[in-house]
Amino acid sequence: METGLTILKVSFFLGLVVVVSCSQAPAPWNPSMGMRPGTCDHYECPTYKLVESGYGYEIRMYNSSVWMSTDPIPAPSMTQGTKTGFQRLFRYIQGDNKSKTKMNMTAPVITQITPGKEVYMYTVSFYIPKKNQQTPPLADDLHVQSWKPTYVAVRQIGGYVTDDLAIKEAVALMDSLKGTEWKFHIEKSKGNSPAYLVADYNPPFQTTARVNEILVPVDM
Ligand SMILES: *[C@@H]1O[C@H](CO)[C@@H](O)[C@H](O)[C@H]1NC(C)=O
Ligand SMILES: *[C@@H]1O[C@H](CO)[C@@H](O)[C@H](O)[C@H]1NC(C)=O
Ligand SMILES: CC(=O)N[C@H]1CO[C@H](CO)[C@@H](O)[C@@H]1O
Repeated sequence: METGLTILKVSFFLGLVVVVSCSQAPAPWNPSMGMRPGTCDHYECPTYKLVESGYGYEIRMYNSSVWMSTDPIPAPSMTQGTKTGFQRLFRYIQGDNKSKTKMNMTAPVITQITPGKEVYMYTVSFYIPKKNQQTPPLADDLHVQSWKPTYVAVRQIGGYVTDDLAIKEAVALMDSLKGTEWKFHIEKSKGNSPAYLVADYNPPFQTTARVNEILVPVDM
């Protein structure tokens, strides 16, 4: 994951939590959510090993994986940025690519947030199915990211993730890691405001039983 994640840095973001409104508190941790999202029964998902399941967090070891990513999309909100990126990636898997290759939908779709001059930028990524990973179909406006095997700290949340909620849940994730070796490793390599990603397991038009995850990579 290292190659991809060096460009995924949104480090200052967690620092912003003190200035955002408190209208949407992080959801209380629901231990029953700490399982492989049901979407992965129907769609191919990247494989991982559950390393540790703690109160409010999971540590996973993801296998190496290949992703197709949009360029950073300027948008007024993460919901909007993710929707725009998802629409492009959906055309991509329907064959809008240089080899006209069709692929099945996979999960999750991952959004990375980076600050821009006026608005935030959202890079949206699609997990390439295993059978296409050797030679992913290319497209002019998309780029391939190859992630090495990596440890990731994870917190699951339901519903739609707003920018505001994502920040709060990322902070809650870091709080839940207090005193663990994982937090030590995250802070050793990334400082107090690590990068994080938002993973959506459901398409934007699915309104119920939604599963999302906040991911913070851990360098071991
Ligand atoms: C990683 O991938 C290999 C090969 O596809 C597979 O055998 C192994 O079970 C995977 N590991 C995990 C943790 O999913
Ligand atoms: C999509 O998945 C189905 C069921 O696993 C498989 O039979 C089919 O070949 C896949 N289609 C593509 C385009 O990969
Ligand atoms: C963006 C991009 O490269 N799109 C291409 C995907 O494949 C179709 C079909 O070959 C091309 O027409 C597009 O230009």
